[in-house]
Amino acid sequence: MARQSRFRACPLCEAICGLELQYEGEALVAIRGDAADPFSRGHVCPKGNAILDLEADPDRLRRPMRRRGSEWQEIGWDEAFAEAGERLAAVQRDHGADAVAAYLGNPNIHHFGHIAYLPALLKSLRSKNIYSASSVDQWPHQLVDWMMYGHQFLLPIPDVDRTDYFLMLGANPVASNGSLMTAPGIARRLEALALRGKLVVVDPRRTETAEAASEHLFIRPGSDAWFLLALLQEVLALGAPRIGAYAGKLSQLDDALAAIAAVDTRDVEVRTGIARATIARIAGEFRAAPSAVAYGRMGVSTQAWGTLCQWLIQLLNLVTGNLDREGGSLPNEAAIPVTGPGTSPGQRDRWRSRVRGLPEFAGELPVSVLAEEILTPGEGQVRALLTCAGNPVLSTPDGRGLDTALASLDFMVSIDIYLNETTRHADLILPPASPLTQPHYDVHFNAFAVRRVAKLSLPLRERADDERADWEIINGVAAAYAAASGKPARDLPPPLAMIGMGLARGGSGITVDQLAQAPHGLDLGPLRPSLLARLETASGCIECAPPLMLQELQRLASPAAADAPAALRLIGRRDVRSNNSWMHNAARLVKGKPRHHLLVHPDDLASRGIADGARVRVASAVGAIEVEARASDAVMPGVACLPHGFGHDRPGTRQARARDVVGASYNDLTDVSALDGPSGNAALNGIEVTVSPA
Ligand SMILES: Nc1nc2c(c(=O)[nH]1)N[C@H]1C(S)=C(S)[C@@H](COP(=O)(O)OP(=O)(O)OC[C@H]3O[C@@H](n4cnc5c(=O)[nH]c(N)nc54)[C@H](O)[C@@H]3O)O[C@H]1N2
Ligand SMILES: Nc1nc2c(c(=O)[nH]1)N[C@H]1C(S)=C(S)[C@@H](COP(=O)(O)OP(=O)(O)OC[C@H]3O[C@@H](n4cnc5c(=O)[nH]c(N)nc54)[C@H](O)[C@@H]3O)O[C@H]1N2
Ligand code: SF4
Ligand SMILES: [Mo]
Repeated sequence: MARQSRFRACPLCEAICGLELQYEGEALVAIRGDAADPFSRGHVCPKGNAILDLEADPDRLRRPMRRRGSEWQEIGWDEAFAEAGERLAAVQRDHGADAVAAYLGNPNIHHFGHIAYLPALLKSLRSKNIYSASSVDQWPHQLVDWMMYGHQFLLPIPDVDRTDYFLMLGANPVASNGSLMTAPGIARRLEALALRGKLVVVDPRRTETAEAASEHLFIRPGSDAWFLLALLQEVLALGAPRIGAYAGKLSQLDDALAAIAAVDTRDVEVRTGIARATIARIAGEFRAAPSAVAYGRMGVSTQAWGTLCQWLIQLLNLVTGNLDREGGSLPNEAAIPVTGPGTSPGQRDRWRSRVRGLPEFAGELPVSVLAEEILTPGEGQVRALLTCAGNPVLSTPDGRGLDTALASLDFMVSIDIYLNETTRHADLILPPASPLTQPHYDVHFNAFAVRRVAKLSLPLRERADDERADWEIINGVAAAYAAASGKPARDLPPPLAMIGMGLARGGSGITVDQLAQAPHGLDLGPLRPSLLARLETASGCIECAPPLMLQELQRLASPAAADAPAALRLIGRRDVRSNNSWMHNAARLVKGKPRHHLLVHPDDLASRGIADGARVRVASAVGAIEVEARASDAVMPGVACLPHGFGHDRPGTRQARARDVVGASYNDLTDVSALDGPSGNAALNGIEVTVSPA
């Protein structure tokens, strides 16, 4: 049978690669990178190919499921919507609005049917208990953007294709494919950069990205703020800040620089492991480069000083004249805007969590408080939960604790395609149809891309009668909840209409029809300076010295507590064949050697009497797991490195292959009280653990 190619954007990660999906009749038979996509130019990673496995996976849920005890039965969609709506409304009737919580996971942001439809449903719940994967990920970025530029998504992006000097902290895009820097085929882009200029990677592990870099610096986990402070001091010692381009647009830069100058960084080498002379050299190179950009991602965001690090990174780009400049860091002007009129700039501390009193950010509470909000009795206790495309039992701090808490809920409904570690606690699972059956526009990742691009993905096949799109499920639950709670119903129009409304709001002139005619996507050119013209702060200026950041500097300056002598600092690791916790049921991704072992420096293994390949017990203040340890001089002495998202051996799940993969969950070790203070983002990296023979 003749093969026919259909095209769409990959829905799996921030790189939004164009895919060419080959069909024989209605059967999907092969997937390749779309060579005609002007942005991804044929790039595809093993996960893109594993869509073949996802589509054919017998464990994937296809119809609504209702649990009675430990038994699951399939039910009809209308019955499922009605039950979800009634039970959520009933819990709120009996216990108040805050008794219903919601948790939204990472894939939400990859599905137009979630991102555009969930806000209305969540708003109608009127609960303070809204949570998402953002608070185990990029909250520090959003908070800094909101404080300095006035909007949580006014996010300067590294101009990777044009910069001459890239200082990268706590990111491994060669494995993760780029993040808050949508750059499909990043390896190729970094290779070109290393030939043209210089790529310096700062990471406690010599990662795949570090291997491709011009220079790699080991840094002690959690100490980046010290490195950045010393670096800024060295940069400023070389001459006045280059701020001519920002004249009249800077508020309180002198205050910020004075506070930074006042920090005593003489012991920076002890704290970071990086020599002062090296920092001075990097400062000179950064300042002298025709263009330069500093960028920090997961490794510097999900640690105790995440927001401080992100602020210092913005200031470094600013004082060297590289902010809002080609070759530096500058925001994208997206065809569907994520900033400006009709978007939510972000707010902080409009309410606090009931038990621990942590401030809200952007309408959400930190997910680190979810378990205690479920378990602590009293008015406002969470008794019901809606999860949508999330697996917080494996992906948020003290997953075991949350696992226990979920078992105590009165009602839980999950919009998800698998019966996994989290959804096994649900009373009802509502599984959406394949993304390949739904239109899609990647609102956020077009907006965080390193070029101005726009792409609409149209359905590649029809939905069967008993399949529902994500947006239909969310609309269905919203309508049933409105009916049961007596609130007004708001049935949102189908995705193409919503995408058209978004494009119209952007005013670029691009239409749905035009995008529909361009299945490989539109390239609208490189990034252009636009930040200064788009500031949304009350002053109309860049707020250089947010009070929260000056307070953090004070807190940082207090003497550091010494590590326990036997402790190692645990950091994460992403592999090109993983996707957080949820693609381990795909044969293509899990075949071959296991990828969930602990990496430890050979000296640290030897001093503990542990052989390479032995099983070890890894213990933190919160819990303990057993894993295989491997010696590796790619990790710094004093550091242990483990991927997250494993630990699929819990009872009651339905993911046969993932169950065989087993591994153990990093987040059985992480601590709900380890947070980045200003944002409440989880500090997942840099936690103290002991490693001993099992
Ligand atoms: N220790 C440690 N923990 C981490 C991290 C780390 O680096 N270290 N990283 C953190 C980060 S950056 C993130 S973003 C979070 C992720 O945290 P989560 O989003 O909670 O976890 P995921 O593993 O992405 O779970 C995705 C869920 O979505 C479901 N799903 C997949 N496709 C679809 C779909 O099309 N529709 C629906 N409805 N459901 C779908 C999957 O079955 C799965 O249940 O984890 C965080 N946790
Ligand atoms: N293959 C694959 N790709 C993914 C994902 C996946 O699970 N698998 N997840 C997706 C998601 S949700 C996200 S958010 C992105 C994340 O994208 P990235 O931020 O690039 O993710 P990581 O690979 O976790 O890189 C974090 C790096 O920080 C380092 N690190 C840890 N602690 C510290 C520290 O204290 N200081 C410094 N300087 N570095 C530190 C780690 O060694 C690691 O190399 O990736 C996305 N892409
Ligand atoms: S890099 Fe990301 S977007 Fe590209 S094919 Fe892989 S998973 Fe899909
Ligand atoms: Mo993430």
